[in-house]
Amino acid sequence: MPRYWLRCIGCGAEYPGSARVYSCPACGDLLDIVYDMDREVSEIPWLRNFESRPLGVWRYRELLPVEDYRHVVSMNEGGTRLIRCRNLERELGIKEIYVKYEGDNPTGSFKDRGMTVGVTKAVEAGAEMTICASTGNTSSSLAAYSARAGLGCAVLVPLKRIALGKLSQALIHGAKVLAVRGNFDDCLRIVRELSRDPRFYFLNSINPFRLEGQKTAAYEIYEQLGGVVPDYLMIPIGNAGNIVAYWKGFSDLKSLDLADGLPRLMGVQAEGACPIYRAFVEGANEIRPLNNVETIATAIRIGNPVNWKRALRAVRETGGLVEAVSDEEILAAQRILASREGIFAEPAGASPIALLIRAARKGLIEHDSRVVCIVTGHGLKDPDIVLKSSRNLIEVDAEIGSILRALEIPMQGRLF
Ligand code: AN7
Repeated sequence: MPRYWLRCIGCGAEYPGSARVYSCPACGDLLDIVYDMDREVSEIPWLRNFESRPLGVWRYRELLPVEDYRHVVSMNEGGTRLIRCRNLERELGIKEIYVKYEGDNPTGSFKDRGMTVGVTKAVEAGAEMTICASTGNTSSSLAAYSARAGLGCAVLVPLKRIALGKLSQALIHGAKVLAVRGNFDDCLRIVRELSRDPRFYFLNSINPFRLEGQKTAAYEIYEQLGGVVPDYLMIPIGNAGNIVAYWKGFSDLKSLDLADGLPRLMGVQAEGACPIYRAFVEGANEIRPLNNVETIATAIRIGNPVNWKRALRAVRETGGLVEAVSDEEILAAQRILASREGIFAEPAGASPIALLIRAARKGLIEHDSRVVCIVTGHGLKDPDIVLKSSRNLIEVDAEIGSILRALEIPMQGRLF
């Protein structure tokens, strides 16, 4: 029996793990990776506190779908900090609040967890060129991992709608960066069509291998909390791949008898780009894609998310919810996280904090809860937004008097 294989989330058809398919050839739905869990459990050293492997994606290699661990394309991704936020706890009246800081990853976002697996699969498949559509972070990550693997890389991004840091990363890593006159959903539609051409290896989150890498963040949180799962997990939703990955990771812990239950998955979208939120509040079983989406959180400016079906299931089955927050709430949350806790998130990465603040004020979460917020990307990805939304610089002359005046500290008297 093989160690892992592919299974369609719609019709249940199964394919070998080596098959180069991105969606189900029979019905077109998405594919999931399944493992022979009985066999794996007996082989998982981290279940037995095997300490010699560092925290990170490949610590969990028995539950990752690669042929030969020795040949992975890796930059030691994962192993990101889980940071306790005592100032937020005090201000919001919640017992335990943590940030899982995915900005710690090699290219500054959670995408690297998926790319180390996805680009390894591209190499296994004998690909020469990778391709993706991206709101930014996927392109940075794919460009870097493709460079490391010696593969060509093309990324399609929406013209003028991608943050400066992300664009500069894709360029310096040598990708062909195509700025499309359209939005992310246009880019993805084109890339999906191109993916039928075997000359391209397709690495959007439709590719089931990426989510496998991303699920390891759930295992890490469990270990970092000392062997428990949180009560609530706050997480941004764009294309909805990451929330599905966490769902899978926490579900694994339950089926391995390591945890009793799953955290409530609390998804957050931007008000101007919230098709999953709408389906959730309407109790609908399908989303209606949105054509005109707008938000300062460009990472999640997506109107037709591919993973909506499993995202809705994840939220409903765990007793969670999906909320939509305004751009003002996102910017306020970004500033609060930075100024109270010293943690700098890009706007999409700060949106879980906006959700937390709203949920705490509305009394949606109990005071004695343990909450983990997934800060998905580093603040330096999008420096422009800070300069636009923050206080101005104070320009001063190069002499002490001018500086003290600017600081509103009197000339007389002593500061120390
Ligand atoms: C910082 O880079 O879709 O719900 O093309 O960059 O799994 O899509 C980025 C998404 C959240 C949403 N936070 O995750 C892309 C892209 C940040 C992100 C999301 C993204 P998904």
